[in-house]
Amino acid sequence: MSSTSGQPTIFSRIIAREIPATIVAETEHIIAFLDIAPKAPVHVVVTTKDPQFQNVAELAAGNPALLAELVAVAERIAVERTNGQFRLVFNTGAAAGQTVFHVHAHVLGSQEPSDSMG
Ligand code: D5M
Repeated sequence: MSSTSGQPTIFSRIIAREIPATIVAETEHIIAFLDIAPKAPVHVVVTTKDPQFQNVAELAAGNPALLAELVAVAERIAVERTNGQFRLVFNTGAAAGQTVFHVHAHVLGSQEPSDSMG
């Protein structure tokens, strides 16, 4: 349960229930929770329970089936929580804005489902 620094990532601590988060989906291999600093009305982080892959490039090379599972969970969350139009973002590398080196996707939507009704 550690990054290459030897310290558990903040996401591993959420997975271990050592720090609180609003968990919105969980499967055997994937967990999703509300981003602590949302950049959009809908902003969910979707990550692997296994911390061994630091970014999406490593995950794609090392376990493409797990990447497919992560994307499927993210898509399900987007269908449930947005008006059907959303961004799926994998920041990859510090220069690209990645701050947590435990592979994760951001589901970002500008509207929740109810916003688009009526
Ligand atoms: O995205 C890392 C994201 O993780 C960033 O949007 C904030 C979020 N984050 C960090 N700590 C927490 C906790 N404790 N709960 C929920 N969300 C959190 P990156 O792509 O690495 O910049």
